[in-house]
Amino acid sequence: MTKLKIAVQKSGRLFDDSLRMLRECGIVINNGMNKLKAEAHNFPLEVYFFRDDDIPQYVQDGVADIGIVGENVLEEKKRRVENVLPLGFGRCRLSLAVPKEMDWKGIQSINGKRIATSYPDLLSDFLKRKRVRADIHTISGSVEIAPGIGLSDAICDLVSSGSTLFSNGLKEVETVMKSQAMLVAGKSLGKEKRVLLSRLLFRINALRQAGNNKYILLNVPDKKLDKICSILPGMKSPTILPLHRKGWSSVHSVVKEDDFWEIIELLKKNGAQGILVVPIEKMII
Ligand code: PRT
Ligand code: ZN
Repeated sequence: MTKLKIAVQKSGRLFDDSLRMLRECGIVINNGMNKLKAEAHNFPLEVYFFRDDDIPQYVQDGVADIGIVGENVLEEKKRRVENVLPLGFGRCRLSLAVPKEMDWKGIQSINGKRIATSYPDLLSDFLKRKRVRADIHTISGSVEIAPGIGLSDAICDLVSSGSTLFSNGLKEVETVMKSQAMLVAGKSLGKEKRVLLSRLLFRINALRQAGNNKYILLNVPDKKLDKICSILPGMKSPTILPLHRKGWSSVHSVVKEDDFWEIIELLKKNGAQGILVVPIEKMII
């Protein structure tokens, strides 16, 4: 039987979210400690655990069919893989940071300075675009200590909360790129593997839709039903059930997370009561 081979990070910041996403897609994996490979029970999937830096190459070479890796790594490595779907986790940005006492007057302030980074290609492209010249020092880890030990004047590193920069006396001055985890695929997947990938994508999209939407229940006086239904479009249209109390109905619908508070305000203004909001686990449109 054909199996789809997926590469995920062996340990690190993408490991938990990658496995959680597969689990929420109903894919159960027996992951023994320090294993290179695990089988899914109930989906034709083999999971390979690699260092994140190696994943683009392994997907390009067909060692794995698909993989989950940060866009920062993808853009730095520039391997020939297909970006299939941004996954919404592992969010961070690659930024330039300088000692907090440095007088920053814009990107020209970096001219002629030494910058330590693990992302030399992305940084060099960025500096070219900005038409500044600087000395790039490539180091593989603990980039944030480079200015403190006199190795560089600035750094270019990943930032999420900013607390690492802060505790090393640095300030973020420019964003080089924004990043999140990406599902990638090899360019020459066979037909059967493409079918398996689309089954997996169907499940991931159902999860993502669910995350962006909430199920909402509310009680409405019947004379306000038309108005309330015009506020709440739902998937096709809202469901209306009569309450035991005469003249009232219960309305059920789905609302987008982004519009959520605005809609609640409108509903209240138009006489809705007892509003309940419930998370949705999966959503198939
Ligand atoms: O062993 P392996 O090579 O697989 O792991 P790794 O050490 O290279 O990577 P890892 O686990 O640190 O990160 C994997 C991926 O997670 C990255 O390629 C990014 O796509 C994503 N990601 C998201 C981050 C961060 N947020 C992040 N904050 N990767 C690293 N960091 C580091 C950053 O380098 C800095 O040291 O966290 C520190 C800053 O965090 P804050 O919260 O203090 O700003
Ligand atoms: Zn790495």
